[in-house]
Amino acid sequence: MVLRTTIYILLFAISMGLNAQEFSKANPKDIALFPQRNEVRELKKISGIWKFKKDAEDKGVEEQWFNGLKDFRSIAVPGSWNEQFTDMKNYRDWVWYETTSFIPERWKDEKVYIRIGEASYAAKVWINGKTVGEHAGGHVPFSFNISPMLNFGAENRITIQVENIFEFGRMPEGGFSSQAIADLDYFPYGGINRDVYLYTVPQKAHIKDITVVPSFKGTKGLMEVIVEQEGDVEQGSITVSGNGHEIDKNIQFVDGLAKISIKIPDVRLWSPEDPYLYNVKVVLGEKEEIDSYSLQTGVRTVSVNENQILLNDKPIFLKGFGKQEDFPLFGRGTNNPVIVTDMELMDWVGANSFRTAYYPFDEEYYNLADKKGFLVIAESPAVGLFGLNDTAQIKSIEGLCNQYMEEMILRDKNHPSIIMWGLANEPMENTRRKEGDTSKEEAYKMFADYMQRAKDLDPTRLVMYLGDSNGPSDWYDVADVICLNRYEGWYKTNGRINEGVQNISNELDQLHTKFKKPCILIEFGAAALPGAHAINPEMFTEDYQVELIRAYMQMAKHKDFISGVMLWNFADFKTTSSIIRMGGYNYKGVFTRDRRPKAAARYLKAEWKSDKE
Ligand code: GCB
Repeated sequence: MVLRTTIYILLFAISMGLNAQEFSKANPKDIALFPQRNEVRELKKISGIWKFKKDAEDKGVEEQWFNGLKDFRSIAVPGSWNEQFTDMKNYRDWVWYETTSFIPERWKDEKVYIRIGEASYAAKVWINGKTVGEHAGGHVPFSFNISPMLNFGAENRITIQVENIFEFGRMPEGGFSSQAIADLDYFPYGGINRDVYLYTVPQKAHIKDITVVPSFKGTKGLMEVIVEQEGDVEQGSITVSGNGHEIDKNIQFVDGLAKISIKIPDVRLWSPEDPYLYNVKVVLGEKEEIDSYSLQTGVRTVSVNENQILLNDKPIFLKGFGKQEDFPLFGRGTNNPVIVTDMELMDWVGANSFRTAYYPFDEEYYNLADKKGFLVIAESPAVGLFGLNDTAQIKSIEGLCNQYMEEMILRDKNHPSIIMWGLANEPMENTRRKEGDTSKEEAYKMFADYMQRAKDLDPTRLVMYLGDSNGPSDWYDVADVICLNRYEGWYKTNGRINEGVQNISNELDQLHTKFKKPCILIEFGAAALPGAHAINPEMFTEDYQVELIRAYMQMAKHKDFISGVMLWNFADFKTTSSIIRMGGYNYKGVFTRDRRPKAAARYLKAEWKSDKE
């Protein structure tokens, strides 16, 4: 009897153990290097059409959907579910994705990873029904070692559970309004919006991270390179090639880290006029090549003085746009023709820069910007920090702000096109404080620490946040550049462009006198319904949009401390429904959502191209 009970207890414990859903957290270090294929590494893209199933009642785990989805429909990966399914436009809950992939026998001797380009806004992963790991936060990739769960020389099932719930204390934060489906002015697309890859790295040891910090003096360039490995190989080498030179250096690892300074003769600097890229190849191992990884990067510096932003010690002026990842049919899903077209259109209009509002974009944007010479302000998802008004919330938001900022810097640090990190959009302190409430001071401290942390992680770039007119202006203290979004002539002083522009002009003068930092007009614009015209410009016409942009740009020309004008927005984009968003779109685009030019695009082209000539 005792024996039988013990056996039952044991069997029960084993079955509980088998069903236990334990997920390890994604290690940010695993996303530092984009997977690549070479002599020692394999790479396979597994995006395509996957199985998909909604789980509004959150019963999938209990019913073990990770053992195979039944009654599924098909979905494209990458792509947002909101655009692909008419019955899921506003769906903000759990869903399941599944695909299979053949894993060759020869991968048995390697470490196999899965890299999910992003899943908005949180995900859990199973392989062949076994738990793998989880990640919170959209817009950045996450990666796991899946070797222990794989069947080699066989098909393997990959299951990903994704949810898109916005609430207090999350990032981006939600739950402020019971009316809107999100409290953001962009559509909260859900799904796996970027490519998914399987890749291998050598078992023995592999290159985990490479950081290249460039600088120069006269014609002499310098790259400080830091290589981190997983494993304990002692020797390796680095080869920097470009501009007719090839520099080879041996490296020595201590506790998995190697640091070296590499001098580059006749350095060819990276700039918008000459976006020159060097190749940096790192090899692990002395006689035998255990692992290798190549990346392309440029030599350039970024700094500021009281009035200007300097690239390679020369002033630059940003002419560009705030952009979204948004397009009909696939929502936020990556689509390379859109990336290429957008940069062609930015070239056509004479722009030299863009800002990734309000989250890190797909890596291809930065790869292409590096090659084409665009200057990028890369932004973290810390949009709408409205809830900085109680201690518990500040604490949880601080954790998320730091996590996303660190993941962004880790992934994107070697792109010469990125000159500045955008760390928050419209952060607000508590304006409804009761006596004795210290949340204002706590909010500022959290914010200042967060900005400083980014500077410590990457001292080679500038940091900024986007300051709303209702936000605390003294927080500019902790930014390198004062970045304003202003909608005078639109939300304020509506219809009265000149009066509105005069207000901003006065505000800018005051801010500059106080902070002595360069300023960027980082968001301004007016909605224009494509094809709407009026002889006397009326709001919502293309003519009014042109007049407003003209007035802001003329004002900016007369202030030597303005280092850039970035229009809101490059293209019309989908947002949540509201009485100021006709048909659920923000029409402040200079191009339509399908990339046709409005009158403002031709106005900008005339202005910006003539500047160049
Ligand atoms: C802003 C916000 C942006 C909006 C824009 C607008 O200040 O930063 O999210 O889309 O205004 O068009 O209202």
